[in-house]
Amino acid sequence: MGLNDLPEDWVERLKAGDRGVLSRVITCIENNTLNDDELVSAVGAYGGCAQIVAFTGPPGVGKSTLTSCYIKALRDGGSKVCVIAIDPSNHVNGGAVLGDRIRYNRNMDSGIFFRSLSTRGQLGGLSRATARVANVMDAAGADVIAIETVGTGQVEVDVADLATTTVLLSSPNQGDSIQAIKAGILDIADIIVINKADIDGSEIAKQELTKATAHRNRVGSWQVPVLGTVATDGIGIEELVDAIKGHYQQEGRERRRTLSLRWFESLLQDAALDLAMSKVQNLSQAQLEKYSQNFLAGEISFADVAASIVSSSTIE
Ligand SMILES: Nc1nc2c(ncn2[C@@H]2O[C@H](COP(=O)(O)OP(=O)(O)O)[C@@H](O)[C@H]2O)c(=O)[nH]1
Ligand SMILES: [Mg+2]
Repeated sequence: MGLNDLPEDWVERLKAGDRGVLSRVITCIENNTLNDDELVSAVGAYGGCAQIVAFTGPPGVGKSTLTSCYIKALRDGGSKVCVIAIDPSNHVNGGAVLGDRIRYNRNMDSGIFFRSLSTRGQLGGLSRATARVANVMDAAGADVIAIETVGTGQVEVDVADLATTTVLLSSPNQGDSIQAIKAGILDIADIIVINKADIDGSEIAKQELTKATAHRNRVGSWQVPVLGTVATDGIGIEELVDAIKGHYQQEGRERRRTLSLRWFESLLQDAALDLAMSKVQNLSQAQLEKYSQNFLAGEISFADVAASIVSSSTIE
């Protein structure tokens, strides 16, 4: 599916919240048949007003169950919600996503749009695909975009970069709750949740994580709360909803503003890189040899050659 397969008025229909069109645009993004330039010129970059809330943490900690409770609370308040589940399993028909769908389905209604994205081996590409998908969901009028991702590495850090608020989940039966959280992940959390608070040890886990994040709570900055929830019983959800709202007001709103600026910057980098590459590729054999000789004679550095090629408007 590519741009040509979309209806002529896809932009209008997307902005009017047409779920079929939203779904097809996301397929184009997954298939890489809609590039950033086309996408941003058609729908803009984060021009809507969506909050982007990431839920991360180890497998089995209760992310899907808690996200499901969160979106149910938002739906009760009348918000339009989109969910992106990032499937790290690499199995397109893997059990993880299937399980998530069933859990989310319990709270599904027409105001919720669910989509899972699989890594499909495209390492660095996943967080960029997530950014694009979140952008079209924003354009389609989502109030909140919830992203579920497994807290195991770089993708989570990148997704946190994209989120207006990041919620990190832990649970008492993770053994040492801090050891279970990969390095770097703790620092990206805006809110920490000890889920499965019905299990022994939740108070200890709470104390450990409160201690581990204390250094971040500087005067005047956001105080990272450590909350307790029992997602299976909907306990602690109100506090979580309030904390996410509070964080959005204090910090998340400002983060949103920088999102479209960062996107513009990355488009600019891509375009500049393409331009520079094409100039290098278009060098004549004679030019290459001249630069190479100058370089080997120690007259000119790589950086000088690159600057000379990039700044030339034409290449003789
Ligand atoms: N005891 C208990 N079990 C929970 C709680 N939340 C989720 N679970 C269970 O933990 C398992 C994994 O939950 P899931 O939401 O799929 O975790 P995910 O892998 O992080 O998305 C499921 O069997 C849930 O029913 C909770 O608060 N307490
Ligand atoms: Mg899950």
